[in-house]
Amino acid sequence: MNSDLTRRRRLARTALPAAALLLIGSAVAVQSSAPAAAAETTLRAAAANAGLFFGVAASPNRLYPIVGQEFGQLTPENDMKPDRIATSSGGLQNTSGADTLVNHAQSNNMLVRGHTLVWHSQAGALQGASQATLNTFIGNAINRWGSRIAYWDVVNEALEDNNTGRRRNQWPHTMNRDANGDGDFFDPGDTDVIRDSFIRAKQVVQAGGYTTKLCINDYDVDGLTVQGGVRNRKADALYDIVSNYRQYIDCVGFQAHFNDNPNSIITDDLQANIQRFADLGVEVHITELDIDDDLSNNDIGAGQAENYRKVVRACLNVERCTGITVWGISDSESWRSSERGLLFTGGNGNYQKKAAYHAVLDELNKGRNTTTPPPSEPPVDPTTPPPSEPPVDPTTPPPSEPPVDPTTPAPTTPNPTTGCSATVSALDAWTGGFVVTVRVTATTAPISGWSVQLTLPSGSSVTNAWNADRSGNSGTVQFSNVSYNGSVNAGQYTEFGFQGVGTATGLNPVCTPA
Ligand code: 9MR
Repeated sequence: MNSDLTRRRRLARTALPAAALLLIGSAVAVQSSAPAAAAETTLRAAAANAGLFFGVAASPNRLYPIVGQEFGQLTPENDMKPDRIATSSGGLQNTSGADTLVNHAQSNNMLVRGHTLVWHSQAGALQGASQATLNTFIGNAINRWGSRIAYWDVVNEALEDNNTGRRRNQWPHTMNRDANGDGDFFDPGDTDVIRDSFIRAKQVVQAGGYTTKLCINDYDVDGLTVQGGVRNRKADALYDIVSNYRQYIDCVGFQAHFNDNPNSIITDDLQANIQRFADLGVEVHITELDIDDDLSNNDIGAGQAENYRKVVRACLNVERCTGITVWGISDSESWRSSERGLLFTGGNGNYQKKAAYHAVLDELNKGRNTTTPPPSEPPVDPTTPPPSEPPVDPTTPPPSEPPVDPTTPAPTTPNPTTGCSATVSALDAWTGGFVVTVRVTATTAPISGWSVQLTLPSGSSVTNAWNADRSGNSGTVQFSNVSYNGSVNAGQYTEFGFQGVGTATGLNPVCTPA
């Protein structure tokens, strides 16, 4: 196992010193039983003992001591969204808020969830952007923080409201094309912004050697059913997406904003739904938990604390449910303050624990109750599919057409005497399509620009490229640097990528310094 990953997992299990945290916090009656002698006194430590993280969404102006004391993971509530940090060409801007949060998390040994890369909402300058521009942004954002981000929400809220099970009819999903009209976007000839964004994200993570895991996140996907026992079609649609793209998706986020909307209630089959995703080999996280304090319109009505307990228990009972994040610290500072959905009251760093807090702490302290091995073993790395049950791979080429082995880069011709070399550093191919990453290295001296020429097999063509300008789509295609990646120091490299239809065998990229 790589050492970064080992370290991250160790950190996730490290309890903070519990010293000052045994506070009598709340005037509200504690509904949980008295903690046992060995019980932990913070959410963070109790969760770590059970082998999961307990986190919080935060903003730079709310980094009070409680953040690092009670929580082992941090999600920027707004500071990493495209409307904050993306330029219209997919570059980065205004990253200071995000940097502050990442630094704070790092100095408090907290995991970070990046939120979010591809989203129809809060898209800012990226609104209406092409897949190529989204890919550029994905690359820039992932590379900025590298392994300091444990989990990235690559695609957020791709599915429509009202339990239809359909993708949103909004950009970026309006870029999708169902080539054979079979009602899904999973076929090789289809265009799917989810697939293409995950492919790009995976390439960037692999090229950078990062430990970052890539997640898809949505709301109203929590239970197998919604109110009235109606099948949760939105959850089923998410399940189909993860099944089809399992090779690129490492984790699934259930936002878990529970209220009295018929599609947003807590059902008894929450655990079974978590379990079926976990059975695909992905980690499952509860990513944005808040629970309306007045769920009077649904059938469960047992009180907010008991509802919190139920959600925490459902996660604890599935070993691959590896984290829970609440969407803010205190009711008054929450996006839905009138529903009093969080674990604390108060504000500005002066917080009081609610009954819900004590219920969560108590439930975490009870630990997992799984039939699978105990959590001393880290969760299976989802980038390594279990050998017994390989993930569904919709892209496996038919036997008649031997697949290109992505672990064996196509032959390349480095040309060190000219000052730069080009190699295929990653290649992902499926029946009828491919994605290639090309690495440009300054061999002996710094270069200030480059161009790379390669020849595609007959019948193949490039459909989009990122981090390079290109001329030509088929036959011999020329790629050259863009404004931000022309300068490469001696011995260093930069990478660009392209996607295409057909095959990508025998590429032989040749680099010329500009
Ligand atoms: O909590 C966030 C709030 O401060 C913002 O105004 C809002 C804007 O869309 O986004 C909220 O966070 C959302 C999250 O990014 C995605 N899932 C739903 C969350 C609550 O709306």
